[in-house]
Amino acid sequence: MNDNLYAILAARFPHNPDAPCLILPDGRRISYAELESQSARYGNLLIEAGVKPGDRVAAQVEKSPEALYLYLGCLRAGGVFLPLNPAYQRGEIEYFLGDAKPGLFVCRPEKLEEAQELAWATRVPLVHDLGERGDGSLVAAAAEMPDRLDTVESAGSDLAAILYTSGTTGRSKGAMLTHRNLAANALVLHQYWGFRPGDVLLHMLPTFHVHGLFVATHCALANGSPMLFEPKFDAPRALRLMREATVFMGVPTYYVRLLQEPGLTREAVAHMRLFVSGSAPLLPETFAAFRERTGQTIIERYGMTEGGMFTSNPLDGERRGGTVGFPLPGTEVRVVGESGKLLPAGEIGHIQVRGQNSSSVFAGYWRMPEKTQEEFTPDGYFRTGDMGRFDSDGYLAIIGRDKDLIISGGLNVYPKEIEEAIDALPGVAESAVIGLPHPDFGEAVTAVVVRDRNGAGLSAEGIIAALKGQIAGFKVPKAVHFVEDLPRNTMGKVQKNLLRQRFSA
Ligand code: MCA
Ligand code: AMP
Repeated sequence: MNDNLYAILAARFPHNPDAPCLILPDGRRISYAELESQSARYGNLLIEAGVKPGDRVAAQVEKSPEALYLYLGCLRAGGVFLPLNPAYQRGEIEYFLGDAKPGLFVCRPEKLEEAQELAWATRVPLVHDLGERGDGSLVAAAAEMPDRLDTVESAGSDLAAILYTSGTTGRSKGAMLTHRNLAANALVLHQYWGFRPGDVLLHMLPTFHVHGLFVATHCALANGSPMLFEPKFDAPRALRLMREATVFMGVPTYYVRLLQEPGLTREAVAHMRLFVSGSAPLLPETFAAFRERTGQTIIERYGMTEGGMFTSNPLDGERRGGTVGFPLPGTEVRVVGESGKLLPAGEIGHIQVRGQNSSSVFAGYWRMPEKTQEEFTPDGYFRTGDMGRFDSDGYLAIIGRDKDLIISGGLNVYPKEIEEAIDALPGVAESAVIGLPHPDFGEAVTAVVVRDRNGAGLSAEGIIAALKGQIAGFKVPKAVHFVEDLPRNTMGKVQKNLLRQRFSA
C-alpha cells in the first residue's frame, strides 16, 4: 500500500470527476478531476526539474488554486513541501532557504529578483514565480507537462512537509511532518468532526500554516467536498458565503470580527453545521456571544505545528467553552508537574503529548537532533510548552504557556527575535517584548525599550518604522513604551509579568 498522503486522500475523491473541489470568488469551479490532472502536471514539473523524493520545495506565494496544485504535486513527486508566509522579509527567507536547502524556491512575481539573489546566495538551484492570478513561470512550465502521474510510493515515515516555527531561544526550527502524521491527523479529524456527504467548507484561512493547509484542506479533500476557496478572511463576505457552506474553520480573531457584523444572526448561519476555532485561545466571552447570537456552539480544538491537532471538543456531547476538549483518538495527552509527575484532574501543569505509532507527533526538528531530543521526554512525550489542566470530566483547559510566546491573530511571535532586532537599533540599550490583551488580535506585540545615552532622539514611530521591512509585519510591535530600567528578579531575568501588569493597565 502506498502511504503517500496524496494517494490516501485521492482514494477518497468523488467518483464523479465533475464534482467540484474548489469554488473560486469569481464563480469558477475546479473539479476533482482537474485537481488530479493539475497536481499531476506540477508533480511532473518537479520531477523534471530534478526534485527527488525527500528534496524540499519552498514556496512563498499567495493563496491560489495553483499554490494548492504545487503542494499536492510536491506530495505526488515525493518532495517535502516548505510553505512560507508571504509576510516574511528578506532576512527571514534567507535563513529558511539556507537551512532547508530546497531544490526549488517558488516566489511571487514581484519578488523574483530578490528571490534569485537569495537563491544564489544560499545555493538553491532553481527559482520559479507564481502570482495570485495564476500567472508566473511556474504555471507556464506546468502547462507543458503531462497531466497524468503515478504518485510516488512513500513510506509513512517519509517526510511530507517542513514548517518553520520560531523558538524561545535562537534560530527558527523546521518541524518535520511525515506522510503518516498528516494522513492520521486528517482521517481522525474527518471522522471526529463528522464530515459527511453534502458538506461544503468555507476556506478563508491562509495556506502557509497547519490550520489552513492541513486541518482545513485535508478534511475537505478526505471528504471529497467542495471548498469555497477565498484568498483571505473577510467577515462580511464570510457571512454571505455561509449561506452556501456547512463548515467553517478559523482563528479566534475571525470569530471576534464576525461578532462585529450586525448581519451575524441565526438566520445567516442556518445552513452551517459546524464552526471550529483554534490556533489561539478562544475567550469564553467570544464562545458565549457566538452561541447567543447564532445558536451555534463553536468547537474549540488545540494543536501545534509539531504534529497537528491533539485535542478537540466533541461533535456530539457537550462542547465546553474555555476548554479544548478531549485527546483525539490515537493521541495521548498528559499534564505533569515540575518533577515530571503525572498530575490529577484539577491541577495545573505542563502539557505533554504522544502519538500512537508515532502518528500524531512530528518526526523532530530539521537538522537539530539535540533540540529534538530536549523536547521529548524519555518515554516519548513531546513537551508542548503549554500549561493546562484536565477537569474531572476529562476536558483539557489551556491555562497559559511556559514558553515565551505571543499569539497575535493566530500567528506566533517569539519575543526573543523581536528583542534582538530592537536591541540592534542605534540608541537602544535593551528591550523586552510582551503580549498585551488586544480586542482584535487576542494579544498585541508590545515593546518596552530602555534608551542608551545616545537614544534621546529615539521614538516609538522610529522603532516601528525601522522594524518594518526587516521582519514580517505581524511581528512588528503595535506599541512601544520607554522605561528607565527593565524590572529583573534576583537571577537577573526580566520580569515580564510586571511589565504586562504595568502596561495593560
Ligand atoms: C496582519 N497584521 C497583523 C496580523 N495579520 N498584525 C498582528 N497580528 C496578525 N495576525 C498586520 C499587517 O502586518 C498589516 O500591518 C495590517 O495588519 C493589515 O494586514 P492584513 O493582512 O490586511 O490584515 P488582515 O487581513 O486583517 O489579517 C488579520 C488576520 C490574519 C485575518 C487575523 O492575520 C489571519 O488570517 N490570521 C490567521 C493566521 C493562521 O492561519 N494561523 C494558524 C497557524 P501594517 O498595516 O502595519 O503593514 S497554525 C497554528 O497556529 C496551530 C497549528 C493551530 O493550532 O492551528
Ligand atoms: P504553532 O506553533 O503555530 O503551531 O502554535 C501552536 C500553539 O498555539 C500551541 O502551543 C498553543 O500555545 C497555541 N494554541 C493552539 N490552539 C490553541 C487553543 N485552542 N487554545 C489556546 N492555545 C492554542
